[in-house]
Amino acid sequence: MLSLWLPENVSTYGRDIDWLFELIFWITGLTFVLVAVAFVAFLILYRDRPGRRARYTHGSAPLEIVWTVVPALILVVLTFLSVPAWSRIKMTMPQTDVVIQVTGKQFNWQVTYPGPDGKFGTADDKTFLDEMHVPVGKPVRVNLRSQDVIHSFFVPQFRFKQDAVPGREIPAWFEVTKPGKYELPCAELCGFGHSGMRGWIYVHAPEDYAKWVAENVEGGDASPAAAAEKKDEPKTRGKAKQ
Ligand SMILES: [Cu+2]
Repeated sequence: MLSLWLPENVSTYGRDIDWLFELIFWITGLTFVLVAVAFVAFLILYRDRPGRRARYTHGSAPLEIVWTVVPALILVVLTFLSVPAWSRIKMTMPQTDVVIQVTGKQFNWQVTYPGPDGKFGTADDKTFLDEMHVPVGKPVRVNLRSQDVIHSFFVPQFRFKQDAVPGREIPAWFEVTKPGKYELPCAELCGFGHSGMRGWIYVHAPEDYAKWVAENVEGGDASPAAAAEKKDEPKTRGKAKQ
């Protein structure tokens, strides 16, 4: 039912996330309604009336134990229910040959492909600005870094969100089930330009992706550093020149 409000799920593990999201939503939503109804009922039932005197009470120990223990138990149960999804998503890394390094900086995403040699940190790396290309139906590994402050790599349709933390390289992965163009906003307030920090992820059919890689990563000798530095050039930025 919540799926009407959530962005379309195009991730292989999206259902696992949505299921947990929905479970937590209903538990907290129901609790909210019960508390709000009780609150309003008490306001009306115990309002000031002629002849009614206030009464001092020390509270009820059994009641306090109940409303402490029940939420604690719910949290423990939720933890165990979350284990299968989180261990699959965060603690395993599927084999893949699509490995991309993404570095957040104020206020862009630098997306680096290893180039023909398959290694990062060499002269043939290709870096694009706020533009990422990945194949559909294949696990994509993202090595997430930050150049300055904490950023957050967020793609709602992929059900993927991971902070980029300075000084660390955090590996994460997703697998997309539907080609398209998806927004990649930064989801961590990172400075005055935060609201404008966003990129686009282009998800291609395998043959289109291979073509894009051949043309933009392996072919030509675009100067990736130059492309990365042209941050004020709006539409053509990130496009590697032949
Ligand atoms: Cu940011």
